[in-house]
Amino acid sequence: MAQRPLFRKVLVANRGEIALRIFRTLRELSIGSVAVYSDPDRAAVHVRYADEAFSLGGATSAESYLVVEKLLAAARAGGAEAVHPGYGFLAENAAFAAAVEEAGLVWIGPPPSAIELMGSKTRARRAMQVAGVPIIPGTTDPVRSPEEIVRIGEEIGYPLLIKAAAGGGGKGMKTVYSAEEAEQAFESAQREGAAYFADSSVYVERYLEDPRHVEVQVLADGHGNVVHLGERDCTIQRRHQKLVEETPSPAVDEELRARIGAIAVDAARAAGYRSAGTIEGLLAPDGSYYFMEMNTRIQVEHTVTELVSGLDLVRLQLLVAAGEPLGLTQEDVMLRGHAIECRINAEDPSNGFLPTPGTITAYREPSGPGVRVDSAVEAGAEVSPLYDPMIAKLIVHAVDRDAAIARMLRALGEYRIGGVKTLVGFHRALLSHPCFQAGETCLGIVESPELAARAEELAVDAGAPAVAGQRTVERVSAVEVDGRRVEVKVLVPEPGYRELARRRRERAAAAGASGVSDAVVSPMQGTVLDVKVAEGDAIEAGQVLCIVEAMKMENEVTAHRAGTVVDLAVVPLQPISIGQAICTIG
Ligand code: MV4
Repeated sequence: MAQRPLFRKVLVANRGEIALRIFRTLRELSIGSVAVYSDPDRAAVHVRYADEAFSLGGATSAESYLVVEKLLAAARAGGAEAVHPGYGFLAENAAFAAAVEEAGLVWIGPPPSAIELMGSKTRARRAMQVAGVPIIPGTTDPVRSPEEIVRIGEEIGYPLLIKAAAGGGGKGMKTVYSAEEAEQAFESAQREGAAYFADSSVYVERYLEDPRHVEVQVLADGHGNVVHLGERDCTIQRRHQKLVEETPSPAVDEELRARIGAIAVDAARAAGYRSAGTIEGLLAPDGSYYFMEMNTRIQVEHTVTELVSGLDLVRLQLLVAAGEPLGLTQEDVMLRGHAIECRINAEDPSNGFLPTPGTITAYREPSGPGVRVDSAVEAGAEVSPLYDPMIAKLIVHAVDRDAAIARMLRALGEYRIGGVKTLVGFHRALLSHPCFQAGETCLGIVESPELAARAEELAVDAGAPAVAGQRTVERVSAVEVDGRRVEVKVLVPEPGYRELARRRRERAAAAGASGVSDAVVSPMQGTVLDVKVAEGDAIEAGQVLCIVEAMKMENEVTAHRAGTVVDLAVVPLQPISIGQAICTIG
């Protein structure tokens, strides 16, 4: 009990549910917590939970959590000894990890060299090949011409998949089904690599059909101990965004678990890894397993592993960052029961999974046996268009897969979220679908209009607002401290008259954007990934016009009515701002 804490104080360079998740472990370990926040996050739950909080204001709000100097200044001001990056933002930025260490702080994560190695997909593939870790057949060096791709096609057969060397997570992937397609796919993959990662290098893999995404959680300390905590099945995805994760995988038995666990441990050792990490792999229908990439961070879906292992992964990250041994051998790892996580995103499945920012007017979380909710929202909270639309994770644990599905459906039925559309109805539809219940890959089901329609039916109406929005506004007041006059900025609830004025302004702006014309405008700031129509095309209502990427999410922009595409004003890979014209439907 009275043991000395691992650290006195830790800064979490993140927001939302993961910041809160880390603060909770810090509190259990009697470690002080330091939050940082952007201007729109001033009233956020993570800010109020921490012992102290520092503003990152100043820079564009969307980028506040990426400003290394401000984060280090907050760590200094708060007297933090260590920095936990969470996931996203700077979590896999080797330069940030190195800057933290150079500032004399402890980085709660892997060595910068391991982050860098895994950031280059070709370097990582080479290192894995040398270590005897199975990689997807293909090249371990960038390919420089379409002719090279054709040669590989002749050697290992089609289809092939071109991937960005600096990529990951599916961005910039292009399939090649025959020699004729090589040139166009090569050029387009290069273009996307350059646009997203400022690196046009691409490499080639054999394209595996209908694989499962099966990843293995590993833990490594600085004393040569590496263990795995079993797998997570993340096959249910949409546009490379995971939606449901579970463990154990319905496709992995004891023998396969031992085999892929050993592969993951070998991979972590070869990377010189320390901390919690994930080996992402593909499991082919014939049972072969291949390394795909390594995620050098705590992941969104770490929760399901925590439930079946009984371990606190954030505590173990802190422990090994403090230089302690894991204190855990492979034989000590006991995996019990079945856990499932559903990502509760503020998105509309009937509208191409487009984010639905706005005010959460009513909010009640499920609870009861075997239910865990990791969230950082409450009634009155704003879902900002600036950030990832994931507002919560609902995780359940039960004795087996069927019991876990039943428990998840029960918990989803208890969830009440008012004011914004969410994926609650979608998950109820998916988990009651025979394909999911049979443990299949559900290819094509996730995005089907049938499932979207069923999701709409199953979405729970949370009813009237429970509380008014709790926006805050700044008010400058003068106070005296020890007889000295100082001006302080006080954050007070937005007065009623200001709220009314703001609502009127917002309504007017929305009316102006949709207007009476048939202009289609971008619903968000981002990058045009792909344009699916051409000038003069006859289109149907609901047809996809283009894909706009923002916050690492791909969003479909669809036609609101049937007609003809005129004044098409976008090309692939151009930046686009909110409200900017895409085309007109004539
Ligand atoms: C693949 C693949 C097939 N063959 N690579 C990469 C990023 C990740 N989000 C999915 N990725 C894939 N890489 C080769 N060589 C298929 C996918 C894939 C996928 C894999 C498993 C389960 C669902 C998937 C959905 C889309 C793409």
